[in-house]
Amino acid sequence: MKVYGHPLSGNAHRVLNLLSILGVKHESIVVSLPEGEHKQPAFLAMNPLGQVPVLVDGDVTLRDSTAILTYLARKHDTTNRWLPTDAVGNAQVQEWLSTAVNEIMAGPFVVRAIKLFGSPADLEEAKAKTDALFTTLFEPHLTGRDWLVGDHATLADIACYSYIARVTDGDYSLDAYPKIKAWLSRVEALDGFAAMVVGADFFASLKAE
Ligand SMILES: N[C@@H](CCC(=O)N[C@@H](CS)C(=O)NCC(=O)O)C(=O)O
Repeated sequence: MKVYGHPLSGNAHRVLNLLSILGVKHESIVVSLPEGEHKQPAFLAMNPLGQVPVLVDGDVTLRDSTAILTYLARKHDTTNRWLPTDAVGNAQVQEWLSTAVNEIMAGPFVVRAIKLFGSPADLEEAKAKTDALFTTLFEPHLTGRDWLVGDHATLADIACYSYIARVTDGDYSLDAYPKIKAWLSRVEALDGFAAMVVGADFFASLKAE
């Protein structure tokens, strides 16, 4: 099984983190995004959208992080713990997978991308979307519960974790959100958890090479 990604990609991190937690052997391949490798024909043949992550598992090729998470859970989690099979549990996880690729990408992802990559977006607008997301959804939802769905970790937590944890790369403090911070720590304490590199550390490591 091969995962095409990049160390600074939270979308790729979700996938690598789940593989590590499930203990699934895989090869992690770094796609050179700065050199535009993801827009070259070889990569576009795997994902016409030219985005990481992509999973290649034998003759199965999948794009989109949350689709890949559901594939891996169905294939490798025989307990159905990470993606419940009952109608309500499954839909509740899907709610958060959708939040991960919509509101989290519009808020925390953009705040971080402006700082790390100089993305041409409005910082104040992205911060306001992040504030709203945390204040209206995550902090209240995580008050009185440990996990986003049910009483144990699911794909919902894995999908939402990466860009919320690393929003601090965008000089956005999580100090106003104690419930979110406690939840991030619970995710980080999961057996097999794989950390996502801090943006500044990644760029420092490049300079040191
Ligand atoms: N919906 C996709 C989004 C993937 C995505 O935006 N990947 C970024 C890296 S985090 C990318 O490859 N960007 C390059 C580009 O869009 O040109 C997913 O969940 O995997």
